[in-house]
Amino acid sequence: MAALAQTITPELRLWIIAQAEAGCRPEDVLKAMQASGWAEDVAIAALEATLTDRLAELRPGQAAVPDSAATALPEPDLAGAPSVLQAEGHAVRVLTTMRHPRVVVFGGLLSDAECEQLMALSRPRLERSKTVDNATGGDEINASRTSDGMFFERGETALITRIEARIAALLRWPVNHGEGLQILRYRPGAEYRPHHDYFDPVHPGTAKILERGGQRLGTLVMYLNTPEGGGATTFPDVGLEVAPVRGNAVFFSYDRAHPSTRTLHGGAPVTAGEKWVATKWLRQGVFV
Ligand code: PD2
Ligand code: ZN
Repeated sequence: MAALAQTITPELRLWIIAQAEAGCRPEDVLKAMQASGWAEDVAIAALEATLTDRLAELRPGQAAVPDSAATALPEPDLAGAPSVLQAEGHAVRVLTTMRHPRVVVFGGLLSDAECEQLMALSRPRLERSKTVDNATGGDEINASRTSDGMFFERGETALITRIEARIAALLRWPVNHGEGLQILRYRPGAEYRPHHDYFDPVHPGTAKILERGGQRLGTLVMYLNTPEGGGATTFPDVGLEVAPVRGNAVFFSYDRAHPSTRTLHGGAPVTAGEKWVATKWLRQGVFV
């Protein structure tokens, strides 16, 4: 590949750092590099290498943020294109699969009773949802996320333990690499604007977040009810919309913390009734 002959000159390195420090989004820097003739994969590698080195320079003594593709990812066993998977004795239907982004839609992952119980257990503990504050790695209230939410501890109840074991078997990823289950309730008009679930290495708060189990590699959004209107999970890069249906779930994974994974996704506004979901995020290492 001729493109691989492109190298990161000192001038290019300085230019990339200047763009990042001026607040340019990595995807815009990538676009500019592509416009000047860089092949996408080579430009991504150059960007990642430069920004990771820069972070290491700015934080001497701390490990650099992992920059390359993850060697292993959560992934259901879809060899032979099965229409049903067995997970801890529970039959889960495979409804839709997509390669890039890696998306799998499951049917019947949770029973109606499990959905009801999760809603009832979480309802008294719901608070206005927060998002990660990129500067500090802490939480902040954010207008782009107008839901209410809460987190269960991993293994908090027998119900949660059973669901977590089922997810681990389905996605072939250890229970202790999962964050605690998050419950979200969207009221009419509430939405979750498109975002990525990985932690962007360019943000200063990311190093602190990564101390608790490394990067996120995958997301499983489980629908606890069927809203009367709206509330699809959308993937704007590829024009995919997943309808929220009680008991079903959408899984997607990302092998690097980069928009080229095409995992930009959002929760479309709920137009009637409420929407309830449970989200399980899967980390690279043990989440503590
Ligand atoms: O509720 C959703 O559909 C949704 C959309 C985007 C949930 C999440 N992200 C999430 O929990 O990360
Ligand atoms: Zn998300």
